[in-house]
Amino acid sequence: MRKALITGITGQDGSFLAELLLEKGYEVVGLKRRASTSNHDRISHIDSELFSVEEFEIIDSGSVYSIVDKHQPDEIYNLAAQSHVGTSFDQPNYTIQVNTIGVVNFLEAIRRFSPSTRFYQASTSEMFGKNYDVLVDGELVANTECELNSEKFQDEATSFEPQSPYGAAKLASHHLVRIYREGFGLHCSCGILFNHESERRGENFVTRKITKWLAAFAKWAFDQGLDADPRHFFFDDDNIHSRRSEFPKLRLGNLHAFRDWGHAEDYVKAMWLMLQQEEPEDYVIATGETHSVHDFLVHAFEYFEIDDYSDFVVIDPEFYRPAEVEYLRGEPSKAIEKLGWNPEVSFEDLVHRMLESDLDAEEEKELSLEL
Ligand code: NDP
Ligand code: GDR
Repeated sequence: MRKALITGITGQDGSFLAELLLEKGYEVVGLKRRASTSNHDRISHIDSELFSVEEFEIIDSGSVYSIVDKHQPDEIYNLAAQSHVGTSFDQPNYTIQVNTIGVVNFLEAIRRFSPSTRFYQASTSEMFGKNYDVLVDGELVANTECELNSEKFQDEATSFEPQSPYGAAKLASHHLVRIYREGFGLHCSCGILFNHESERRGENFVTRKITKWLAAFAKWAFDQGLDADPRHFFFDDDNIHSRRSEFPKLRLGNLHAFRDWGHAEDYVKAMWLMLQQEEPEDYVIATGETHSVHDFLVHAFEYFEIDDYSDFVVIDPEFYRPAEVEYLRGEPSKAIEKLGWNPEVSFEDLVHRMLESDLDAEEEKELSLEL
């Protein structure tokens, strides 16, 4: 039986990856940092004798060495990170500790105590920062003026120019993984994953912030008797128009950034596939489609048949970043050809699945209050 360690087990990707590996018959040890209260919401449904959770601290080398030495796992998936780009501007030192020093701790642990362990590192499209490529007459041209967004892309050959402490810390780790691969012959690969979301996405990432707000607003309108159905708005009703200022508006930052958004369930499959390859390599994992934050809002509000979201949203400079990544669209051909990987969830389905899950959660809250 194969054994895998997953760091970041309490996070979005950790929970989906644990489910996938258990389905494949692995013994899975999830690693979490100490917390004073339980934060197992995303994994509490997992009921398997092959699944356990242990405490560790990624920035404590001794803690990482002991865990790797004790388990001698076949595979390690390093998903733990200070993963919020905005937060990394306020906490750059901590971000570098977790996202870079933490990775060195694992690479060293594998080199010293378990050199046949295969290692997956969660790299990110944030490493590209403001860079992209365009094909002009079959030739790659970097950052050239280009009218059509659909022609710009990033792939494994695009150069990196991160725009945040988060991106810089992940880029340092990306290079360190390559150095340990080439220098020490370790089987370690980086997945350069573009944004992936889900019903389990953290609540301060923009997609989930939008879907959660909409579900809460729908529930509020229903509770106020303004709406006959908590899953729909009927804005033809004058009543709701006059009273909707009573509910706090959705406060957002830059709506003009473009992201390549996929579903996390598809992306954890790519992580596993990378570690099954004979040769360790880095891969871009993305859908190949890009949408702005504005597009996401339009799709989410359209679910409730609202064509114009502007009355519901306030632009708040608090959510602007000191430096922004304006455009991301991944070109995943290498993963499609070499790994046989394909994203299955479309942008529209992603938006709907997240909304429906947040609407369900609002209904469940109501039920638990009644009990
Ligand atoms: P989440 O923020 O949902 O999860 C991050 C996990 O890291 C949590 O389990 C968190 O624990 C853990 N963690 C944070 N700090 C520490 C620490 N000091 N010691 C141990 N564990 C720690 O992120 P995702 O699941 O979305 O992302 C997984 C990985 O993939 C991350 O490395 C992220 O940077 C990267 N990535 C994500 C993308 C995305 O779009 N989702 C795209 C590209 C890369 P706790 O619950 O205690 O906070
Ligand atoms: P990102 O995701 O920074 O791409 O990092 P996030 O959802 O935080 O931001 C996406 C874009 O939306 C803009 N934005 C806002 N963002 C947040 N969080 N909150 C807001 O209110 C808001 N308003 C507008 C942002 O400026 C940005 O342009 C995610 C993380 O999962 C990283 O860990 C991962 O590496 C990258 O995706 C790929």
